[in-house]
Amino acid sequence: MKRILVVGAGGQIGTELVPHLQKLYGKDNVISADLKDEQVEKMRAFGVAEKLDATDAQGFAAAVKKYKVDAIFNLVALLSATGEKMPQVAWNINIGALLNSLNIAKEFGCSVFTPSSIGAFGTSTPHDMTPQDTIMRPNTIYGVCKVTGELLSDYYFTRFGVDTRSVRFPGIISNGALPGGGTTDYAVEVFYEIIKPGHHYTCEVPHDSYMDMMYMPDALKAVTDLMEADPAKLKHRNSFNIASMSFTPEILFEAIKKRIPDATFDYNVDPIKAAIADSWPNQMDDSCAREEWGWKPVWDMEAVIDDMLAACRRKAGL
Ligand code: AKB
Repeated sequence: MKRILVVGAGGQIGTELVPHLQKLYGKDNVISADLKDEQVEKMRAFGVAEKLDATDAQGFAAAVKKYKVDAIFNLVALLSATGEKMPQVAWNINIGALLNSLNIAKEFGCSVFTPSSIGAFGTSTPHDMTPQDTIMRPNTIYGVCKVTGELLSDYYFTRFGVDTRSVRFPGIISNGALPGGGTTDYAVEVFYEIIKPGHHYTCEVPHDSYMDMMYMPDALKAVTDLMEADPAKLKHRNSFNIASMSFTPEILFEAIKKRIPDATFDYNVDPIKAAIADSWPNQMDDSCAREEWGWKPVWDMEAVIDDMLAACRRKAGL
């Protein structure tokens, strides 16, 4: 990868992936693109940025041509909970941006990274140590888009030779930009809320819902390690299970309470989020990623809690 275009760069992942890529490939070789003016303005302060609607094929292709891009990172997506409120919009955006990424990559000879998710699985998937290759019948439009994305990406690789690669992300915990509209968002929001006076957090996910989670530094390393992996070693491409920790809200909150003894938690369960969380794996088996490209996470839950509390306190000036 020499020249990278990140579409949907203003979101939770893009905000931290862009500086990570800039460090590895040089500031001028990473082009951030987003739909929203305010995001593009912010991104211009730190590097090359373009206003771009990734569902607009012509504008997208023009940006790839203008910057002589050879790798596309497609981060455009409506997340799981928002997707359930507007399924048609979610399909149009998620699949529109994906198809454009694949077709433009085919035309201009680019590689493509598109994240998949634990959301690609559903209630009929084995929930414990969810295998790499297993039943994938998701119960959300977000998941339907993710499975479609995995299949299309593999198809563009086998049929047209487009170098497509992907990981199934767990819920990502981070302290750059807030996530929005996801089922796993509670595991980020709680840190911002619990340091405020009153030290209280109301959670919309049931106390006993196990889901895979990952800290952003591990997620970023996964993306670049996979994109740099020797293609001869990849038996899979779209998409690899990657895992590092799995917990319920109750487990996370108890561990936070050990650090903030007057912290209190309660639940106002959102039935949509509860159903989604219930349909997702408790913990994925990521042995294929470990074997095929050396995936090895560093962060566990206790270390993440310490780091998130420190970062959120710094951000809040505490
Ligand atoms: C969501 O909750 O929708 C996302 C995801 C796990 O893909 N964070």
